[in-house]
Amino acid sequence: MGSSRSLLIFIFPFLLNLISSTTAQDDGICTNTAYYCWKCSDTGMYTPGDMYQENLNSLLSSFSTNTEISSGFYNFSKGRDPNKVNAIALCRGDLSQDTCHTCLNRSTDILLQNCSRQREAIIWAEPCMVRYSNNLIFRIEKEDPVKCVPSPNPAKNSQQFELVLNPLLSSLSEKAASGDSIRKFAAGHATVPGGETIYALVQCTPDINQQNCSNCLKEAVLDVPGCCGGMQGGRILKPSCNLRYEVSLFFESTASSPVNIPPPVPAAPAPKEGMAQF
Ligand SMILES: *[C@@H]1O[C@H](CO)[C@@H](O)[C@H](O)[C@H]1NC(C)=O
Ligand SMILES: *[C@@H]1O[C@H](CO)[C@@H](O)[C@H](O)[C@H]1NC(C)=O
Ligand SMILES: *[C@@H]1O[C@H](CO)[C@@H](O)[C@H](O)[C@H]1NC(C)=O
Ligand SMILES: CC(=O)N[C@H]1CO[C@H](CO)[C@@H](O)[C@@H]1O
Repeated sequence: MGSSRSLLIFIFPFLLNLISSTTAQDDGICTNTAYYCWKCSDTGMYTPGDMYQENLNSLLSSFSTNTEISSGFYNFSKGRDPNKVNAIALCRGDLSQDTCHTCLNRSTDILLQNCSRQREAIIWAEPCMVRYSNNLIFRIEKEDPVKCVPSPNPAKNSQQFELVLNPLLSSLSEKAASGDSIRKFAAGHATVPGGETIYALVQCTPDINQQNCSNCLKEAVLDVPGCCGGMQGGRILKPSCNLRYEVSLFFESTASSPVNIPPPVPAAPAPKEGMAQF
């Protein structure tokens, strides 16, 4: 009896977290480890064998075979209305062309199989993203669908963690937004005093402007507490931008630079060791 009550007290914060993360706007299906997540839109269908499918297949396979683009950003159209397909692919800014192509090839195959009739769909893989539509998508900021993927382990001290995470993400967002029209990407790390080092990466599709990128990332950062509050990592995935942070290095170390976090205003004295914190 007593032990089940203390168990409940112990798991209660985690239950709350679970509830808040399921009430946050969140769409899409993921594979087991969320290496791939995707969403098929219901804006219209094509028929197997029709012109739209032909355009779509040839457009998507042109990404992973293109050797002219080295930035990891692809924005192409194929065909004429009403069968015109627009597509965007974006690889993580730290990846080589080979790794990028491998990801685009695999992601595209999964997308074509799992959204086999939809005229519009998106897939986020850990290293890349692919989306297509019969509607205009270039230079337009799009924030939905959104997929949120929390990492499984809780932060050692979630208050301290957030005091570093928030300025880290804001600083990287500003840096990414100020990028040019072929690259809007930033990655870096900062250490929680007496705790974890947080590695973070933020990125926009570079076709959107600075204002739109900054806006998209701001919204993504606002989604973090509902998605992944209290956790050591998470991903917020949108069509126009995405962010990820973890306490281990998950991107090429050469892409990372230390980010200075202004020291927080001194808080109330920390509670004594061993005191309950509920
Ligand atoms: C992916 O690569 C395989 C093997 O090279 C190829 O058969 C397939 O058509 C490619 N898929 C796409 C969508 O490019
Ligand atoms: C693709 O993106 C590049 C760089 O952002 C831009 O110059 C070009 O106009 C875009 N193409 C289309 C079809 O929007
Ligand atoms: C994108 O930025 C332009 C100004 O540069 C603004 O007019 C537009 O509303 C923004 N789009 C979104 C979706 O915020
Ligand atoms: C949910 C679903 O339909 N998943 C399928 C997506 O496509 C892969 C093949 O690439 C299948 O193995 C999955 O079952």
